[in-house]
Amino acid sequence: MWRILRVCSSAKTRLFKSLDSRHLVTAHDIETFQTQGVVCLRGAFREWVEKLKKGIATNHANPSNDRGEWIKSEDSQTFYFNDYFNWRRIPEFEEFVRLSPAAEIAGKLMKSEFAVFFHEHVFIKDPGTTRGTPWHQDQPYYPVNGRKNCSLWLPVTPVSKDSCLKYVGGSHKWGKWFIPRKFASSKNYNLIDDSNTNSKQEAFEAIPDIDGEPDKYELFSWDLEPGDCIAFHMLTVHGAKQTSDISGRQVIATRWLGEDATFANRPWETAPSFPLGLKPGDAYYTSDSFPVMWRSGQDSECTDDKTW
Ligand SMILES: O=C(O)CCC(=O)C(=O)O
Repeated sequence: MWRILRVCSSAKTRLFKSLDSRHLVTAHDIETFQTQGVVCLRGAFREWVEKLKKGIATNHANPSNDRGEWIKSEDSQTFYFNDYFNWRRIPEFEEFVRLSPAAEIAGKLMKSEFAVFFHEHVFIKDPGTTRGTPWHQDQPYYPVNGRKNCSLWLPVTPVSKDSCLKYVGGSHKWGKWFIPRKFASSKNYNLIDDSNTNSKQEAFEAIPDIDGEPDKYELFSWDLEPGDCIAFHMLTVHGAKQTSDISGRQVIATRWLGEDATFANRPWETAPSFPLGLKPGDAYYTSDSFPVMWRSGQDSECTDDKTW
C-alpha cells in the first residue's frame, strides 16, 4: 500500500507540475491566514467528499480503542462523536493525506518549506444533537510548540453558518495560551504535572467568556458546502453552538505542521497521549511517524488566480 501510494504521489507531483493553471491557494489566502488566523477555501476538496464520507463511516463504526468519544445530548438519543489519529488504518484517510492537495495547501498557508502530517480528527454531530463545542485553542491540547501549523476543517455535509465553527480573528497573535477544556463538560483540564513541562514560556490561562462579550471580538464563520474547507492556526480560538442542520454535521480535520514544530510536554494529558518517540525540543519532521507530505517547489506556483 505504502509503495503504491508513494508511486502515485510522485505521479501526482508530475501531474500538478504539468497543470500550471491549477493554483491551490492565492497570495491573498496566505495573507488572510497569516493575519487573521483563519481563511475559508471554497471547493478545495470537492472531488474527495465521497471517499472521505466512506472513511468517516468506517471510523464511526470502528473507533479507536482509547480516543473515540461519544458525548451524549441531554435527551440521551443523539451524540457528538469524535475520534482521531486513525489514518494509518483507514485507507480513504491515508489516500487523502498522501494524494490530495491538503499538504500543499497547508504548507503554503503556513509559509513552510514543507508540510508534516500530524493527524486527522473526525467530528460527527448527529441530527438534533444539543452539544456544542466549547471555545478553545487547539495547540495547548497538543504536544507541539512552534508557530508554523495549520488545521484544515473539511465538512462532508452542508454546514449552515449557524452550525459552523466560529473563529476569533487574530487570536493566534494574542500571545496567549488558554487551558484546554473537556468537550463533554466545557471544564478546564486538570493539571497533572507542572514540573515536566517545557512549555513554561507560555503561561496558560482560562479562556475569556467570548459569548458574554461577542462585540469585543471579530468573529468569522461561513455557510459551507461539502468539500469547502476552513484553514486555521492551532492558536486561533474557535467554538461552535449545537448543530441546527437537519442532516447533522460530519467533518474531518487534518492537522499539519511546519519546519519549526517541535515536541513539547504539557502539564496535562495531551492529544494524543501515547508516546510519540520524541523528546522535548525534537523536530516533528525527524520522526517517521510524522511524514513530510509536501515540499516547497514541488507543486504549483502561487498567484492571485485560483482554479480548481
Ligand atoms: O467541529 C467541531 O465542532 C470541533 C472541531 C474543532 O474544534 C477542531 O477541528 O479543532
